[in-house]
Amino acid sequence: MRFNTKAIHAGVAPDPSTGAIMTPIFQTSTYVQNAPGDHKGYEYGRTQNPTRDALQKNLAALENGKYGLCYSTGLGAIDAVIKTLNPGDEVLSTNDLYGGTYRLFVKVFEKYGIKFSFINMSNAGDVEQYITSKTKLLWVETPTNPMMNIIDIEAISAIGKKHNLLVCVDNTFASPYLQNPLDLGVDLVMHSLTKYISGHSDVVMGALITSNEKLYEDLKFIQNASGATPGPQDCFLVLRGIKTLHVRMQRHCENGAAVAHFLSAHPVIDKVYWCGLETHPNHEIAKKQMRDFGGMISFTFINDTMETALTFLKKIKLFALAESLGGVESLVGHPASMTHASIPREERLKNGLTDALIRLSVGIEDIEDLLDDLQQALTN
Ligand code: P1T
Repeated sequence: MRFNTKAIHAGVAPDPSTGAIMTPIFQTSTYVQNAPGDHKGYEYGRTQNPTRDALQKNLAALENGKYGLCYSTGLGAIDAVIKTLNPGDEVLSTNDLYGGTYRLFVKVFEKYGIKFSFINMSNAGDVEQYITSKTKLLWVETPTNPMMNIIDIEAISAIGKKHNLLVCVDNTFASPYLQNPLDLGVDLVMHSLTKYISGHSDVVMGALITSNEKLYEDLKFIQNASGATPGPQDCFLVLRGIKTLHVRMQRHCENGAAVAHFLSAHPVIDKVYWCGLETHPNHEIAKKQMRDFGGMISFTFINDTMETALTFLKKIKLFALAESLGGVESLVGHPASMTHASIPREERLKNGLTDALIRLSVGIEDIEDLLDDLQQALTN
């Protein structure tokens, strides 16, 4: 099956008891057994749920993997990955990444003796010098949040293989519609399903996808043992969202391109960070590993002050000021005070995340309305 067909059909089948075409919401915490251990494959709601199973199978298919696992949030999924490590292990991560991931790594896991280094992976060849005998995991976000850096997944996978390291790509910004890291050699793909995959800003959930059976078993063990599992109603909503992932993404990409070009040509705008621009430093890598460039854009003003940013945020109307991204409606964010506030200012500035940087999640509204709104908000 091709991508669009998989989005609609993979992992789901009409309910055998009724013929219901939509996967039922199995709202149950437990399952009746005939005798101890004699059951239909379902024992307890944290451990297994048929609605969750359908979603996990669907996600595995979309990422061309064998196994999918869902967690209550994206951070719950990342938490499970780090729990496969041991005290003393080291992780090399992209230096630009979601602030909550940074916070989980540094504020939660460092105290358990796991060490994290945040490095610039834009030139994959630079990564090897940081690998030590303790390095166990390469954590890659691409495109990165919020600077839209592009990391060469194939090159990083090759380095991971050479040094026997686990490589995980946070594929949230691209979605499986644009990029399939498992096909490029990585061991594990992580998603915040909260974003493009569910697509309607009504669910918080995360997922991991792999083809490595041992890794899957370890992560499944943690899913059940730590218990960060999603509820069946939310799994249903994500499955419903996925049925239109391909059509939504197509429009996000079209609108994203139009907004990025509009901003690039605007006299009050300084830098535009969007990997589809030929001026993006890793545009060629983006072209190689992504099918299109998505709807996430960051930018700065020529007059790069908080006052300029706050005036813009006050004037913009259709783009709602909110955390999160990937929903059908356009959002605008101020990473320094919102999504990335947990990263120390010096660290943020090193990566170009200035106090006045603005991030857009371009939705699927009429592009003329989005551009009109940006134009009025950028005009004095
Ligand atoms: O919010 P949650 O579902 O737990 O996912 C965390 C997460 C992981 N990875 C990336 C790349 C993310 O962007 C996120 C969440 N990001 C936001 C809420 C945001 O506005 O950037």
